[in-house]
Amino acid sequence: IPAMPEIDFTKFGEVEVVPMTKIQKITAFNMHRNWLNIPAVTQFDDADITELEAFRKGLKAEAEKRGVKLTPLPFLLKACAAALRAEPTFNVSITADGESLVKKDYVNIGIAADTPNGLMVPVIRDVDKKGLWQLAEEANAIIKKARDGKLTPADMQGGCFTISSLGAMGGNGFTPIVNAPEVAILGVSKAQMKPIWNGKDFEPRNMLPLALSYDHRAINGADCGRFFTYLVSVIADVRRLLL
Ligand code: CAO
Repeated sequence: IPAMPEIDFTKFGEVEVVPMTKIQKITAFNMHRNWLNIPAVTQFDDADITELEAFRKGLKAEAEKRGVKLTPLPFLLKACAAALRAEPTFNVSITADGESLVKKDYVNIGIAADTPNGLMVPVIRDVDKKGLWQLAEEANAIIKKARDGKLTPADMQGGCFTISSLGAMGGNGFTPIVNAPEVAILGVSKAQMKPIWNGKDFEPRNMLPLALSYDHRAINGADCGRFFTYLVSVIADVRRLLL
């Protein structure tokens, strides 16, 4: 690819040149590698989290008693794990030679976390086998470990899928970069009350904007349609996770 030209920024004003940290360099390398290697498509949808939020708020006292911070994230982990089981085309990796697909019979999900050292993606293991409280506890603990700069390489390996949530910060949507060797990533933006047509009236509903980027070498649009429709349906009605 064409090289970037070197520019003398001092010609335009005062500047400071700061070397990138090791983690910034690793992130830059991985992003660039993934951007160049993966023909990615991003599909968008909104999930209705009105009932999920009512359920979550109803669990607040219990969460406090348990000493756990219960955000929408563990619900999303649970819903994504169910979608990865329902649509296993998403739970694969492409071998380095591009000749085979590795189909996985485990469901580990990474969480993109903003830390003082930069972007880290710790992985929660066997998400499909864990309940909400355990997922909330593990997410709280691994995010703290990431922010304390204490993650080990093993904490960041073995992911099948990543959730990148910028929901607490805002924005309508963004197109996340697939975190190879995974083949898909979910970008979560800020939930907002919106008027939704119920066939008779506009009803105020709490809508969560989601963006699903996937590697089009492993996943086709129809696979994504099935995965995303299922994912949005279980987020909208978490009772479906029992089915
Ligand atoms: N919409 C509205 N509010 C949301 C929300 C959403 N989608 N997601 C979270 N919130 C709320 C939470 O409920 C919480 O509020 P309450 O305390 O009232 O419940 C508040 O925002 C703060 O949440 P949080 O950020 O502490 O926790 P989280 O579980 O949502 O997220 C983590 C954890 C690690 C994903 C997040 O802190 C983070 O680091 N995100 C950045 C990820 C990132 O950098 N991605 C980009 C990667 S590619 O460049």
